[in-house]
Amino acid sequence: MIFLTISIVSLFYLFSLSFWSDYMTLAKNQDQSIPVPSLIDPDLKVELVASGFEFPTSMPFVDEDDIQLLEKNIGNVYRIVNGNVTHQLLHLDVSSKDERGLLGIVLSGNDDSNNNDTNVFLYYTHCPKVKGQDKGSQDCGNYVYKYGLDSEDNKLVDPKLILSLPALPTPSHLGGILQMDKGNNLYVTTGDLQTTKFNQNQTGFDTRAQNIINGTAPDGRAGILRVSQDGNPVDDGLLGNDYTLSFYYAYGIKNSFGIGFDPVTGNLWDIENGPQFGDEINLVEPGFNSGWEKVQGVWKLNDTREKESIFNDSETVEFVSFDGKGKYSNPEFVWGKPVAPTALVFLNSDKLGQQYKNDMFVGSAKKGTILHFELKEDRKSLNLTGDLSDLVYSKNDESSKMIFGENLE
Ligand SMILES: [Ca+2]
Ligand SMILES: [Ca+2]
Repeated sequence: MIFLTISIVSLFYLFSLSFWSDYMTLAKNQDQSIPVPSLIDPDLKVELVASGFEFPTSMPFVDEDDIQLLEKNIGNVYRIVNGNVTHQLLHLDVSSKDERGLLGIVLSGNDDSNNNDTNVFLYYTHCPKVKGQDKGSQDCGNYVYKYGLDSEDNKLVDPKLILSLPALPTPSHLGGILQMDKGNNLYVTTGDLQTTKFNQNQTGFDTRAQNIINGTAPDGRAGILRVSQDGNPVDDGLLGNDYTLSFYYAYGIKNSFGIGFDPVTGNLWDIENGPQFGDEINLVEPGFNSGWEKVQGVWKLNDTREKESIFNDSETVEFVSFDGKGKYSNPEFVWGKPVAPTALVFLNSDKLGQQYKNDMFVGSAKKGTILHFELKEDRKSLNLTGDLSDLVYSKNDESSKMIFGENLE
C-alpha cells in the first residue's frame, strides 16, 4: 500500500486558529490517554514538519517546501524551509487582546509597484501605546498592509497601507482572513466587532452592513471586502460607490475566519461564526447578504439577536439591500451548535487521492477536527446525504461522513 503523506503543516493551514502549543505538549507526552492527531483515511498519515510556534494563525505556501507563518500575539512572520525556521521576515507591534493580533496573510505575484518578486499582504490590529501600555481602545485599528518580499535579505520591506478598518467597540469578531482571486484582487473578511452577549448596551456601531435598516453607512465591518492591490475599489463597487460601501463584496456577516475560491468555477465560499448557534458554510456570490443580524443559520432573530423562529423565504424579514444590489441567500450548510469553523480550503490537487481533488476542507476549533465536503456537480451546493441532507447538522445527526481528521489541536 502506498502511504500518502499529508503534512501537519498542511493540516495546520486548514486549522489556522488552533492552539499549536497545546498540540505540541500532547505530541511530546505521547500518553495513551491523550488523543493524538489522526486521519480517518488509512492511506493518509499525519507528519510533523515544524514546531514550537506560539498561537499561529495563518500559513501560506510559497512553494512545496517553503512556508510563511504568522504568530498572532507576538506579531512575527517566519519563513520555514524544509521544516526549518530559516528567517524571521518581520516583527510587527500588534495588539493581541482577545481576538486581535496578526491574523491574515496572502501572497501574490509582483504588480510592478515595487522591485520585489512577491507581494505579501498582512492583516493586523494595532493600538498606539503610551509608556508601553495600550493607550486605550479608541485609537485602535485593523489594518491591511502590502509588503514586498526581499528574498535576498529575507525581509518584508516597503510597507504600504492598503486598508484602514474599524476596531471598535470590542476586540472580538474582526475577521482578518485574506485571499487573492485569479484576477489578483484582494479579499478581506471583517466581523461586526461586537460581542453579542457582553456588549449589548454598546451603541453607535450598528451599520447597514449588519442589516440595520436605520443604521449608519457601512464602515468596513461585517463583510467580505474586495480591493485592488493598491487598495482601490474594484469596478467602482458592487453595492454602491460611496466610501466604504464600494469595498464590499458581501455583507451581513457576523464573523468569518475562512474564505476560499473553488478552483473549478472560481466561485467564492466562506465559513461564518454564529453566536451560540448557527455556524455556516456559504456560497458567496457578488453582492451576497448573509443576513446577520436578522437571520443566522436557519433562524430568524429577535432584537437581541436570539433565535425567534425558523426562517423561511416567504417570511417577511426586512433586509438591507442597497437599492436591490445586495441579495440575501441561505447558507449551504449550518451547524445547530457552534463548532467554531476556523479555515476553509479547496484542495486544488490530486496528491491525497483523486477522491479529494477540488473538494472543500473546513477546520474546526472544536476538538481540532478537519471536515471534508464534496460539491455537487453544478458546484453551487454541497453533496450531502442521510442526516445531513437537510443541510443542518443537529445534535443527534451522524457526522462521521464529514470527518477527515481529528485531534489536530
Ligand atoms: Ca447567513
Ligand atoms: Ca440534519
